[in-house]
Amino acid sequence: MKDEKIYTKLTSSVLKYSTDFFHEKGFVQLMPVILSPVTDPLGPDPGSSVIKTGEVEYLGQKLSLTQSMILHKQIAIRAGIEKLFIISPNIRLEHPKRKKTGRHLFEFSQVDFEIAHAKKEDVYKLMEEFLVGLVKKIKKEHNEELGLLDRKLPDIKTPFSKFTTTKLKERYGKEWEMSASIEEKQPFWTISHKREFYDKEDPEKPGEYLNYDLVYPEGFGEALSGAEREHEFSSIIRKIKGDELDKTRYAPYLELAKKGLIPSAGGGCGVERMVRYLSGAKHIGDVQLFRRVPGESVLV
Ligand code: ASN
Repeated sequence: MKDEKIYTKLTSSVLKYSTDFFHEKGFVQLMPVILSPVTDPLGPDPGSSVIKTGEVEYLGQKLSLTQSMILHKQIAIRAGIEKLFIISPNIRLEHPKRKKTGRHLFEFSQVDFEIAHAKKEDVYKLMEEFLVGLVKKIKKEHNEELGLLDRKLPDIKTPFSKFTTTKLKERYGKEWEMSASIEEKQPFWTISHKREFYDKEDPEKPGEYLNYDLVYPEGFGEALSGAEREHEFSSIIRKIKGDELDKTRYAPYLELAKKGLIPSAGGGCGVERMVRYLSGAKHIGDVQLFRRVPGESVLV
């Protein structure tokens, strides 16, 4: 079997597993949004290398290509959809230097979810169960394909370890995420990073954040990022100002936030990154039938 056929079959299984998992837990599946006046700013973040936000001018309106559906997730929670998920395509126009990382794409999809009134511990539990089940299913149903790829996928044990970003920086320096990913034998959580305005700052400990990333072992890097959310208008506006973002770009979201958002927590798990981890692919572009690697020209 050709590798591209194997990766495509694995991707299909990952999509089915993710859809079934969230439906079985009572989540409502939303359709993805592709164009909107508001999207995730993806920063300011020293780790981000998006060179610009994709935009389309349509009938006098400036619409952005979705970088993530985080703001729409908060709006959907506000509309009373208490547990939701989306298989969400994202466009992130990354700097061409990201070609070399092996884990960046400028077009990818994430399994994006959000839960009203949830706390970070609820997300740890849910997504640990998700990943354990996924690895079990792939090993059971794709033993032959994993063999053809020479991939020995380790079993996963929960609960995963948790490390603060500060601790990992002390231990590993600037490249802490990759170094820890290479070092660790099991997936692990990194917690409390200063990130986008919508991730909640700990009200009891300012300067600490109620957010988390899940990181794969064996050097495969980040699997998921998420957080408990800022839902109070005053905190949101203070943080948008602090991040020097143009608040007029968030006007429709801010209008709703002023009327009141509902506390929630959630995250997003990259589909192609799941397939790369499961299959052991060297470069994430290899798992896409239609490659979207920054710095490479697009064939089809
Ligand atoms: N999906 C992520 C979240 O829920 C946001 C992102 O992808 N930037 O926090």
